[in-house]
Amino acid sequence: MICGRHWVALDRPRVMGVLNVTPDSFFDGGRYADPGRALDRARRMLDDGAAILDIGGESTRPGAAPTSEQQELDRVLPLLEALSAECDARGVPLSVDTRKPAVMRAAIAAGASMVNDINALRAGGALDQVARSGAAVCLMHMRGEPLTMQRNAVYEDDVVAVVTAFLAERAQACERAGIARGRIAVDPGFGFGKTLEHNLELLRRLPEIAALGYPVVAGLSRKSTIGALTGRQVEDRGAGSLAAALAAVARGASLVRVHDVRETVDALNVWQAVQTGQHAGSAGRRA
Ligand code: HH2
Repeated sequence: MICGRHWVALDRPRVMGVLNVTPDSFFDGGRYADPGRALDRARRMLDDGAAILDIGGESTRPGAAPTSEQQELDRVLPLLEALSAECDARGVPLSVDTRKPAVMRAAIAAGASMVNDINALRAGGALDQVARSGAAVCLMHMRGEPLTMQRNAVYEDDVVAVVTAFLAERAQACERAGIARGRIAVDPGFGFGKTLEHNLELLRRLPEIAALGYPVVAGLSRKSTIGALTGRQVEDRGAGSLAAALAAVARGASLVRVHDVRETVDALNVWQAVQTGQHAGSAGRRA
């Protein structure tokens, strides 16, 4: 996949490491407010084999209130600037998790080469910001807005058909705006205006979304779906999240967006070796 000046080989499933510099993200909120800690965490994820680092400055968990543009800029830009040269040297693209065009523009200028948008570039000017840069985009499906989305998680039609049609339409809009196909990934948006049943159905039928022909990103890490299936609190959802990541790659996901990079890279290395009969022995860190 083309991410600006970077190329992410998706010949095998890869890990996108999540780093939220927010006070209120559902798992890592408040942990990385200190710039030094955020930087350490990012470096750890690079060492552990993340193929992309996804930096977020706004929590979009169910019930989250929107963050102002300035707040989001103040949170993500210093980290992107601090990491840009290091990530370039390691060949790992930085992604910015935002739905605001002004944040996209500033983040790209600060070194991001991917935009991960839970709103699938629907905000006015967003398509243009990505199109005029060389950045990649992850288009995610969301029903409603984070503040209220779990109140109206109703689909008149088959949820998989609705999500697939939405992602196809948004990918076509990107291509029409001049974003090359090789820069586009799609994501069903687990937990974004969806019940447990919807999330399971989307995961089970992920091959239908993969059939669109764009790399699929799957983000289930530590989400309430894992909590509902295991009865565990967010801190104890690591094992359940690994199972979900494997279930996703087994159904065609090319990238898994996770908080636990090291464990997921290990799981994918084992899975990949079983799938292909090939492995990199003790040197095989990167997934
Ligand atoms: N999930 C979250 C945020 N961004 N982006 C994509 N592409 N896919 C996802 O599933 C996804 C996403 C929510 O998780 P997190 O960032 O950990 O929490 P918060 O929104 O509370 O910061």
